[in-house]
Amino acid sequence: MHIRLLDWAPSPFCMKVRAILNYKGIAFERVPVLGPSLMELLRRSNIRKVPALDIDGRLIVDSTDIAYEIERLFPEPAIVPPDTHLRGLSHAIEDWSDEALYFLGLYFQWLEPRGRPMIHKAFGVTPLGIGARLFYQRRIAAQVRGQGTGRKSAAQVAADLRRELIALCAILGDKPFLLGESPLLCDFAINAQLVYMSRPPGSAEILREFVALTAYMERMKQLRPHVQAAA
Ligand SMILES: N[C@@H](CCC(=O)N[C@@H](CS)C(=O)NCC(=O)O)C(=O)O
Repeated sequence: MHIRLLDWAPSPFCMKVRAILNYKGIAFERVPVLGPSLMELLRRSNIRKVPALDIDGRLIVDSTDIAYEIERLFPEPAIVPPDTHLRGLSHAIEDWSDEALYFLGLYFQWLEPRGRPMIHKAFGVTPLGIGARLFYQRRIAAQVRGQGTGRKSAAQVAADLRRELIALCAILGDKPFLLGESPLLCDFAINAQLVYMSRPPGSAEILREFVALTAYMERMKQLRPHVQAAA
């Protein structure tokens, strides 16, 4: 099986998929989307977002769809639990992570002035990089304003982030992972957003107030790849 990930290194959704592939011990090729493969993505997908995973010529776009397909093809170690209650909780936390926490991350990365220098660095100074940066700066600012976070004051957004992280600590409690002894899909989603937020100075300094989350992120970092049985 040949697996290629159309990838943008700083994207939390790409991080989530890379971490799942690594945890399951699945070999894959990383293809940076900012380059010739951008045309491939635009041609092959109407969604036109990364991550996009090509499995033997079949393209799957959206980190959640990708995660379920990976789970189907490589069930060990399981990240979607058989227990329906746990599965429901994991899905709700994953969706909260992808659809709510993400906008706070975007705010601190793209709108808060201290995050912006990192954007310049991530896109680089090639004509394609500069063009893509200007395009996405406008698009993401409009998305974050449209969603509402971008219309709030800096103090309100900081308070929102603290409330989310307090909730996360309450869910985690003293367990190693959000819903128990082993990492589930929700952990890969949440940890990717936390890593994303640990980079821009504004969100990083709030995140550092939550030592339980720092320890949790370290546990996620220490996960070792499963050895897949030979096909
Ligand atoms: N719900 C999607 C979100 C993916 C997403 O928003 N990716 C961003 C990069 S972080 C992207 O490709 N943005 C390009 C665009 O919006 O055109 C997922 O879970 O994969």
